[in-house]
Amino acid sequence: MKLGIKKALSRRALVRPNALYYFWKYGTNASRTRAARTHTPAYSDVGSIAEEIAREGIVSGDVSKFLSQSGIEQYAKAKREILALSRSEDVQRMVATQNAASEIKHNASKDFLVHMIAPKTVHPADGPILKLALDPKLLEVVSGYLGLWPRLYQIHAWLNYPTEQPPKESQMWHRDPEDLRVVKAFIYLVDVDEDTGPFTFIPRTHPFGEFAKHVPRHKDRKRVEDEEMNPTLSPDLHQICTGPADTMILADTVGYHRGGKPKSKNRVLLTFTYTSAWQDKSGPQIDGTPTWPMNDMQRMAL
Ligand SMILES: O=C(O)CCC(=O)C(=O)O
Repeated sequence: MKLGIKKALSRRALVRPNALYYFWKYGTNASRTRAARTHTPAYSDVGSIAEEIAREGIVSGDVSKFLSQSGIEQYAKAKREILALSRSEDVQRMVATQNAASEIKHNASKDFLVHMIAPKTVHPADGPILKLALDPKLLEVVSGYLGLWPRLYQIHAWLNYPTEQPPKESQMWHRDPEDLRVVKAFIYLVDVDEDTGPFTFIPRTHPFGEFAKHVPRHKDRKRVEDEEMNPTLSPDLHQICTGPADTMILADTVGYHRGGKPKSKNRVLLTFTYTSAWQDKSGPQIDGTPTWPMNDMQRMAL
């Protein structure tokens, strides 16, 4: 499908299955859909976790709920690596001078965070971060929700720091445009309270969710102000995802959400984005070929 059409369709949540959805599922993603239909999950709670995402658009808990045993081990290594990076002189200097955007050009308008891992980062093929992103249980959960074997589209790690500016970019309400259905996994590597800029989601605004049809009127094409959002989707509905370090949130971020605006503490977060084959931009850059044993779902995710 042409990019222009995809762009026009982005920033909306499907309210019910329609011709576009069936084309997405059985056309673009035929082999992924077939693979999911014949796959029996190896982990007994995958179905109930996926059902919660289907109903609420979001699920959260300790990382151990979503990972295989080996994934938990990879997580410990990945966490150590990223926390060490967050304490490095380079990153601390960017935070102190608040000039992350000028030094890390990935997204210059997001001058409230340091991109410690960005799409241009090259990942070792046998490193813990890639193994974690391709964890077999995590992929089964994502597949169970999407109804197809997913593609790992992006890996990011951010350090969000407090700024004096008003909320901007992803700190404002928005829907993600990467696909008709998307799953983002957010993992907090430090404790996140109201002062640390928690991820906030409006449950049931995701595709096919109960509130998917409620669309606030907004001036900006992408971002929605609180005053525009509140009359349509009341603040009572907000799920403010505070939680201790090692909390993982899985959300279909086509549902309305906004990101961390720390008030007084830095937030360190690792995030993976899973899409279908509809998203055809290149995925994470990998150095070499993985030598660890991968199953078919993991291979298809890369
Ligand atoms: O920073 C966050 O908590 C979420 C960022 C966000 O909005 C996104 O990844 O789409």
